[in-house]
Amino acid sequence: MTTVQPATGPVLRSEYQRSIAAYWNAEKDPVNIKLGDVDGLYHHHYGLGDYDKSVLTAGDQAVIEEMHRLETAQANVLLDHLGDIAPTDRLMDAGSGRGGTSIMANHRFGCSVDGVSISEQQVAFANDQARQRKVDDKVRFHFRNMLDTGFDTGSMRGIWTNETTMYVDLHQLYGEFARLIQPGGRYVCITGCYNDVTGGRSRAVSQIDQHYICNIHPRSEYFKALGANGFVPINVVDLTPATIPYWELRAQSSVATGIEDPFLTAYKEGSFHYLLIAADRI
Ligand code: GPP
Ligand code: MG
Repeated sequence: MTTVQPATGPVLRSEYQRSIAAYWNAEKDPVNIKLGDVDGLYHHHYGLGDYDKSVLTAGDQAVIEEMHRLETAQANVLLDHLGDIAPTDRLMDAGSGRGGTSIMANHRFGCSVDGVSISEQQVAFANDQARQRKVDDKVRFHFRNMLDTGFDTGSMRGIWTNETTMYVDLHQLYGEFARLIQPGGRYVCITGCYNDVTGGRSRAVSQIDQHYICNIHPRSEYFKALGANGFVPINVVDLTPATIPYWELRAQSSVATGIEDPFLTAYKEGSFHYLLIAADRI
């Protein structure tokens, strides 16, 4: 496949970005591959909703399928918040991973979707998925940096980030999104953020940062950066109670990675939230 570099400079701009790209280029964790193999939608995010307790005695594959169902439900919640999207609209998936949410968005709205990732492996994998599903005329993945995409100003009706904002500076990110989204367009974010009310970064939140080489932001930072860049929140949903069952199921699964306890501790002690923010571009 060919990848087009944005005109504005190299895709990877720092040692940190190169280390993140290297991590995702090498990643082949069963917790993501085995779940994606269930129906060919490969996700890099967590799940929402209660799980069916009967899977616990129904064998390994039943647990995998149930976790995948909860992850797909999460992506549907994100897409529910994008508002009315027409087939002629264009959306951007910022940090598109192996492409699951982008393919779901095209399936739901019939619109064009451009995914960007700094992992060339993920971009190649996701483009292959789009070809296999015969949606590659409308769903395209690009080796580009979400802080400086090179796409045209005002070209996007909507943008989402599905658990990707912890890798970037939010002011830089929302500056670029403000440029890309046309007035009246929508940005939707699902993220993990730490709780300003309980104080700084808890031990469990630091363990999550270390595991993924990321830098989880405080909740307040999202609203400061959105407001400073012309975004007005229309919906803020605390998804924490709805994601805890996913982590409890995952902790009992054959594909647990060891990060389950820090997530459960952080959510249950209140130092960390799983948050959805939908904001309009004014
Ligand atoms: C990866 O999903 C998600 C992140 C790297 C971001 C961290 C998210 C927070 C909410 C803090 P994944 O599906 O690749 O992770 P895993 O391999 O653990 O399932
Ligand atoms: Mg995963």
